[in-house]
Amino acid sequence: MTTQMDEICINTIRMLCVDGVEKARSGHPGMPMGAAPMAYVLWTRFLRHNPSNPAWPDRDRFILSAGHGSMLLYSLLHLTGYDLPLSQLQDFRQWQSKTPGHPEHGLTPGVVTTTGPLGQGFANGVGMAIAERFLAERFNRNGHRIVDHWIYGLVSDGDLMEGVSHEAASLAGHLGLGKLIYLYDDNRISIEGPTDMTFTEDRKARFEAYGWHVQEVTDGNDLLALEQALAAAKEEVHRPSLVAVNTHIGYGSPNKQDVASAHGEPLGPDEVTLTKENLGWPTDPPFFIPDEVKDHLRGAIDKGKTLEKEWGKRFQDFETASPELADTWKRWMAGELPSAWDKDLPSFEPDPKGMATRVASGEVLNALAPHLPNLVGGSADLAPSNKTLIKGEKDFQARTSQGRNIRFGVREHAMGSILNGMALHGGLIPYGGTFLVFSDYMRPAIRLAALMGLHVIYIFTHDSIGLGEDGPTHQPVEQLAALRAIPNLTVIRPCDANETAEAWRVALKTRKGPVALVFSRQGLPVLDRSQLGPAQDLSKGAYVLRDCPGGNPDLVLIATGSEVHIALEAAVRLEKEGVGVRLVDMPSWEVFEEQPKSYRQQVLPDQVRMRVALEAGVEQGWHRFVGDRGVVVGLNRFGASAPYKVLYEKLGITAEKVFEEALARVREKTGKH
Ligand SMILES: Cc1ncc(C[n+]2csc(CCOP(=O)(O)OP(=O)(O)O)c2C)c(N)n1
Repeated sequence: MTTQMDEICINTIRMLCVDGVEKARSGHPGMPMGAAPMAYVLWTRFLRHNPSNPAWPDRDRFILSAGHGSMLLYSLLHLTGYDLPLSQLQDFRQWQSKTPGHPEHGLTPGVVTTTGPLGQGFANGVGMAIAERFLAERFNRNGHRIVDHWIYGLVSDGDLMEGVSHEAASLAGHLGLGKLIYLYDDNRISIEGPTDMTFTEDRKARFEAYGWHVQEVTDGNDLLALEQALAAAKEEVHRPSLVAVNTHIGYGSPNKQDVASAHGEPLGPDEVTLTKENLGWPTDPPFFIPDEVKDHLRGAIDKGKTLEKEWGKRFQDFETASPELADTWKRWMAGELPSAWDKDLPSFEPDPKGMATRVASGEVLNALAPHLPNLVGGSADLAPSNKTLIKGEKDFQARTSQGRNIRFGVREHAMGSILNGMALHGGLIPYGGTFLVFSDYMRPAIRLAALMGLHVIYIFTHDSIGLGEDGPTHQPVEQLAALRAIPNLTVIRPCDANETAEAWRVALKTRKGPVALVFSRQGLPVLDRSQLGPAQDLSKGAYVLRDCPGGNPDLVLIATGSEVHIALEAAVRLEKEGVGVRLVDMPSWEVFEEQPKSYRQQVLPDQVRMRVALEAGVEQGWHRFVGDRGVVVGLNRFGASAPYKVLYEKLGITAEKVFEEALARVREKTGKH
């Protein structure tokens, strides 16, 4: 049954969205107009949240995966009493407003994730549901329930078309994530027109096949049916739920309902008037909120306070019963590392034969794991290669949700978005592994992790032509440059086992954004540090690994990762030729650039213009460090299939090549031959 109050509230939401888009002359009014009833039912009858504290850890999460309908979320946040004044809704899409074109986590109170790229929010929710279940398993002991919330989302046709949602839905069904409930706004319209041009499979059957609990609401304005469906979805604890709701894009607009132009354009002043008249709404003023609507929806404020207070009491009881566990919970939720978390970080003896940095990473991860029980993750079906498995720990599965090893399956993109959801949920430090070349498959999620500033760790192995026989499809050449192009992503490519340990230390301490750890497949010498710069200096991004006597070089060599030992060999040979060489090991551009200018100049003195960089990847970007007159020994082509030593030789990533290039520069400068 729909009361008059319900109807006025729903129309208020619709018209705020219409007016916001109209004033901005940009945005998407259609989806919110059709989806307002389901959003209203969810937010007033189900969602347990506290507008006065958007960070309450046990709140239900609401994800607007179809982020283009952002005015819907902003209206709900304003109306239910979040710190988002009406002036912000009137400032929709404007410079420095809290109501950007698509919802942005960290900017607007109550926005739990950044959405807009379709499908991402869908997959984020799966990560949040994984985190909820893992934490519930860990902390809800002896009858205490301090972790007990639902993940709701509103998803659209576009979300369900995107591949990432297919991957994530498949995994969510497999894992039986019963706390995940998505409302599907089935309005059969996308930008180019009716979805039957492209999207005709039986969506409900698809989700049933994934193992979801699927329901349909045939009339998106039927509040009772919506309420019953959501109640049934909550009852189903062993399967995620999809409620497909039949709606009309642009509902209420006489000329734009069910028409694609309602999707992404303002209705236009005349149509706004007609729509308001049609829905019995005052045509003036815009952004009109009846007092009774305010009173009714702001009820969420007191309700939210009560809910959090009740939880607070439950938490107190829990804390009294298990003070240590409560302490751990607080620390995890605050994202703090325990004291001495790195005390067992291994160090490795010098060894010319050495070990692959991926192998060292596996050892480091396993040494850290006992001290960091909230370090949770896995690989996209490459755990044996990526060395991501935590030994002696269970898999995270439907029946073993205390397991820390997540099997993501061959689903890199969803893995990236799920890691984001886990980080957004709070409490966990998520990590995920694949081959570096397949970072391309998860790039949209990496970009969003960087945009949101999430503490996510990527383990990218098989980092160059050094992977050998698998050939050019598997050999990354442009991926390092591509990752370095993402703002706020820290990329670290350590050169040996000891730097690998230091790289993990940095990755765990860097909380401002994601960190990509890049490891070799092939063995690399463990450098003898008694004669060289200390591996701990990795924390500065770049450092002098080996200097010329007197520390006043003619030439600087710069290298990263598996090429450092090659550059070292070249440096020794150059020195024999009487060239004063400094070798700079630069595992991370980003970390180096955060150092004070004085340090950076100390490592790369301005006056030394003869510089040669070595990396088994494209040149792009390296001239920033070697300058216009510098040389980059890299790979501006794809690799090839052959044993890796042959490839290094044939493609010219050798000490000989570096030696020759460097010597040529020196001779050019001195005029000596
Ligand atoms: C990954 C991605 N590709 C393309 C877009 C651009 N885009 C925004 S909305 C949209 C159409 C979506 O249609 P639907 O999800 O049905 O939304 P509705 O028409 O119901 O508002 C597209 C293609 C996007 N936001 N994300």
